[in-house]
Amino acid sequence: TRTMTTNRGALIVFEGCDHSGKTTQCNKLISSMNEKGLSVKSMRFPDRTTTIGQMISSYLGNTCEIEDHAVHLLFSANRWEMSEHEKLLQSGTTLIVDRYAYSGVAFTSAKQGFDMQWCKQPDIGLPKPDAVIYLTLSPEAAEKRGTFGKERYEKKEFQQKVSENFEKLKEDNWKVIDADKSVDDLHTELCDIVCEVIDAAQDKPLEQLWV
Ligand code: Z5A
Repeated sequence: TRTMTTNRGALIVFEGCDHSGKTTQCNKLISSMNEKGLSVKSMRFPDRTTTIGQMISSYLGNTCEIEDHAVHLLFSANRWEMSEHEKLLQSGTTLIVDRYAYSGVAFTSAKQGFDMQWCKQPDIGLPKPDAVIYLTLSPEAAEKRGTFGKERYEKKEFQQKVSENFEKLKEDNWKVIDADKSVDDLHTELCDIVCEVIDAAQDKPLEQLWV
């Protein structure tokens, strides 16, 4: 008998520090996987195209202020509003996602007075990634890739706290990858990992995050 879980797509999340190359690598993966004829789609969080996403974008761009708890819930709501994409996974499409709930927790809990458990709460029950590919880069190597931008969280001390928080969020579905290599070398390494994850996910049920 066929079940809903046969040949589903994989949910693959990229996390990492500023300038680690998440966006560059996600884009390259989508192109090369599509060339191979695999059904793969990209997503990114925050998704700035929705009404909630536009509020987040204004907040990050410092054109408006939103209370810290409230903005945390908006980042989470922005993931929930995309959670119907679970249907794509079930129908065999792999999703490559640039940032997810781990960023939500790592960034908010870098602020004063935020407890990690509180931060996780609103994202509990989202689709759980089959793999979290965590790209690491030393601050020195990151600096060589350009200066921080002008957005709200792009400051050295804050980013340092965020990295420490990511360390606390690691689970067994995480793969830590040294991103201090050329775009092409990193891409080759990531292609192999992504193919393995897609194979392994095919007949496993999709789980729920932090349940
Ligand atoms: N945030 C949050 O608070 N809560 C949440 O729930 C979520 C997010 C989901 C916006 O995210 C902010 O929202 C972010 C977290 C917070 N704040 N910060 N910081 P975003 O995803 O829109 O923006 P970002 O993550 O800061 O984007 P980023 O700068 O795109 O980083 P990246 O994707 O890791 O890097 P990149 O764009 O691919 O590359 C950066 C530069 O390095 C670029 O010039 C490349 O050409 C270069 N590069 C890339 N790879 C290499 C290699 N291998 N060698 C040399 N140079 C390279």
